[in-house]
Amino acid sequence: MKFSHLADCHIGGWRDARIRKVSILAFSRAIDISVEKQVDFVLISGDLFNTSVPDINLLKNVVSKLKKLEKNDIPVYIIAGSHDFSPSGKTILEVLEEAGLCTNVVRGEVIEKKLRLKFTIDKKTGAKITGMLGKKGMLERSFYERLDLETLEKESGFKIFMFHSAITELKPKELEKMDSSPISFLPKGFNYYAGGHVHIVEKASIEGYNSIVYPGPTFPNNFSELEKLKMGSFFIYDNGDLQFIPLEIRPVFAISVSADNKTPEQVTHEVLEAIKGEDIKNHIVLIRVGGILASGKTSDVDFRKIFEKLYENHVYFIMRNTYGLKSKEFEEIKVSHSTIDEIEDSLIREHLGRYRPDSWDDRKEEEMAKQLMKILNSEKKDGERVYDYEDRMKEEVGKVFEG
Ligand SMILES: [Mn+2]
Repeated sequence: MKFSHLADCHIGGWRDARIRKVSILAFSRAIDISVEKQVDFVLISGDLFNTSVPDINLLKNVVSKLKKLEKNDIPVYIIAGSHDFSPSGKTILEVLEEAGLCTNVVRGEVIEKKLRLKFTIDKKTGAKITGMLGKKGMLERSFYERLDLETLEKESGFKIFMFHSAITELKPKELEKMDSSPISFLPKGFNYYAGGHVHIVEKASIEGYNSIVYPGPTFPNNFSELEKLKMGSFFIYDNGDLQFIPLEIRPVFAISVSADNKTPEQVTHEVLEAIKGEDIKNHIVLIRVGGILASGKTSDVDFRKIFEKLYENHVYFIMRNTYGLKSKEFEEIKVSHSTIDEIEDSLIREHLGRYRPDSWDDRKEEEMAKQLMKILNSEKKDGERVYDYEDRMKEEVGKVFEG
């Protein structure tokens, strides 16, 4: 038994074309390596795409890689993640599945109010695969609460459970605020727990649960992740052995400078010193500047000069992060959350209970708000007519209220 375990590819997740390209190359490499190493099948534990309906060009890239797997007789088993999940049920994953390029293993039925999942059996190896989709803000919790664990645990054979959620027992400190569920939500005794959603590299065992694995994203999805992880990764399971496969497309060079008690000129100088003599050709360069300047404005830090110097050194891409940079001349701005998801979550929570039907509680309102935000965030598609767009929006919003 040999399989690849990928998660959180977030294809289309970067706004800038250059860095977006790196993220696609990383995913492509993961597939190429899987084919070279002749794995029996590939698992993708959610968030293959960054949105439920991705851009055509990105889709084309992914389809061509999935096609390569198909030609090599390597099936792909997938679950929807919090990003490629869509409340209306319309996601591109369904199209890919219809085309025979992947199999969504989240299948089941409700029997006496219990959710009974079915196994998808891999033909070549006999592996039995099932799993649970992920939704935004851990809204999949209600599914887990109704999950019929007993039937899953009784099943014999080599079993894999795919999931896209944070496990409380395994949550790293810096993600403390992230919604999570206890490991006891998952069925015991499976041979492999293929995780996604938490962008960390982790393999752990907790009593009753062996091989709980988070492979990390195939490419980091934001500045902090690039700083921390430096590159994407995945795992290959080979008869009980777990191989970590790094995906380094462009090396990362990270600089972090504290501005505390310094002038903007000193900060500029310190950043320039940090790159002096370094071989940073073709690197992704990250510059983080935080702290409180002794004098001057934050905009006095000469990033133009820094960028010029870096491009002279033929770096591939530069990103700066000055969220933590303050000056004494200005009021401190409250920025306590780093990701868009976290900001959205805290804003929704802050405003809960202001206006809602009597039959809703906080949880229901939160769920509705998130689903509506997700739908209303969708733009008119290429070639879509205005009234078709309006109809689509009305239909999707209507569905949320019906459900
Ligand atoms: Mn993710």
